[in-house]
Amino acid sequence: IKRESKFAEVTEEHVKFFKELLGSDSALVDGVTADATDDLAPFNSDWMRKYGGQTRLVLKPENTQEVSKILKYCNEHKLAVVPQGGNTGLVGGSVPVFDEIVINTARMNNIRSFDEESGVFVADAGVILEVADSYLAERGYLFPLDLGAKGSCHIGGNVATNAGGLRLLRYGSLHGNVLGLEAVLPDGTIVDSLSKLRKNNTGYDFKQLFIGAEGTIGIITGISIICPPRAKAVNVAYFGLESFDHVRKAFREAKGQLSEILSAFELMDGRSQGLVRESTGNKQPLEGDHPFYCLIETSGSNAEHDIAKLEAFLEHVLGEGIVADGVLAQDETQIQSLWRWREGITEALSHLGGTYKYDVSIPLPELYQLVEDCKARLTEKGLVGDDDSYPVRAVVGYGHMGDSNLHLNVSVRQYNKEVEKAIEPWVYEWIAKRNGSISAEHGLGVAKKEFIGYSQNETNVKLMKQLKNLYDPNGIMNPYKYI
Ligand code: FAD
Ligand code: 2HG
Ligand code: ZN
Repeated sequence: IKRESKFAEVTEEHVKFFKELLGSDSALVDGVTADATDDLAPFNSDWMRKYGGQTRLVLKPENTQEVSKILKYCNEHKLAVVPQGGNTGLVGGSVPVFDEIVINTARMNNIRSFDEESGVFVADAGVILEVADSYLAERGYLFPLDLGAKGSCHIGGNVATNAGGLRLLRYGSLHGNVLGLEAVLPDGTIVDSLSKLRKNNTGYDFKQLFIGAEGTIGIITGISIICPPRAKAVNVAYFGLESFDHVRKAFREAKGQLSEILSAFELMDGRSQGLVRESTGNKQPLEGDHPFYCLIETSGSNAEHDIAKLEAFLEHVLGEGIVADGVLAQDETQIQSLWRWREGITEALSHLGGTYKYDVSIPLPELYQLVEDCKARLTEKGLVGDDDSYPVRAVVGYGHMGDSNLHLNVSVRQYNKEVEKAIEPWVYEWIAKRNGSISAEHGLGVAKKEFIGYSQNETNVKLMKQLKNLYDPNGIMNPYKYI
């Protein structure tokens, strides 16, 4: 792709405007003005170091008014922009492709209000997810989203990607939990839709348009979200299983026997756990190797009841040979350390080189077949092997089994066109044949831009373009991405 000539280049005059508006500290410049010293590299490169651009200007507004003034100016001057939160996105959506101005929400980090009766939490988009959750924990509540990047991702970024995470199974998606949004359109209009109401049927629900839009329509500046009470009793069990069919059986049993207290059912294959062991040096929770592992979490209001249910469940799945081995965390520290075997996979893979990531929804019966088929395909093409002469190091599968969401990760020594061509578009065809989705939770960004047609029909893509043109007629919002 080529830089679009309709966009202006950042000049000293533009920089002067932004510095006057935000102050020198909040307008980080590199190479446009003589006083340039700031290192913009972290804003130009994504978490995987796979995607990136060459912005020379990063803006860090502190409030909604400033965002409005920035966007209005950019729109009038045809300056393209990229909204950026914690920059933990995995599809290249949060970084410029060329020289788009980065608008980072790090300084918009105020918690605006919390109602201890309703559980409604209202905060700026740049609040870090873990900060929000700790604030809520002190008040007996829980942020209804949790994911491995919680220490750096922003709640605005979470909403913009419609992140799913580890407990969607229990608490539902952001499309349901977000009650209201405040957002700024490219022309500077502030959309105040920051409702605190659970129910509100008064016409189009504008906030839904921004949830999962990946910064292509406007910038989210505030969110209002309904938070559940923090469970008094949380238990985590970790199992080794002999086959994927056994995992499916365990899932059915967990739903049946743990029903209302089940808060996570996560899948990890043997290879993914081996990689976490190698990267952390920690001893695996169970003796011996199993081809599959799963992590089950329960969250309830009465510890005694939950333990009784869990024990009956454990006895059943062990007795029936559904699971081969298992361990139940005895305290908070053990809960955290079991979770790390699941949450730490992405990080463990990141130490190996590059990773081709496929975040897909597939009907459960065939969920893991994709990993097997992908491995077979890469083996047949002579691309996988243990020594350095093979480009592919590992093909692993893990994910949110409870939501039919698989993460297929192909770990390579270096990003490699031959490997990419062997996987794409084959993988998308495989998914489309099963009426799955090519992105369950990470979004499309630049990584999946060309492939939207595998999950959305022509009419839907056309409607998306119409909406995009209506709200962003100059196309300045996150260009070169999926739309
Ligand atoms: P960024 O990466 O900064 O941005 C993501 C996208 O949203 C970009 O397109 C950006 O332009 C846009 N955007 C950001 N802020 C705004 C805003 N205020 N207004 C409008 N647009 C905006 N995702 C899951 O769904 N589930 C997981 O379990 C999960 N686990 C992860 C674990 C790790 C270790 C990592 C690195 C990532 C994981 N992710 C997961 C990916 C991911 O989408 C998130 O980490 C998170 O939702 C991104 O938030 P962020 O603030 O970092 O957004
Ligand atoms: C997870 O569930 C995240 O751990 C990241 O969504 C998945 O790295 C990935 O592919
Ligand atoms: Zn995930």
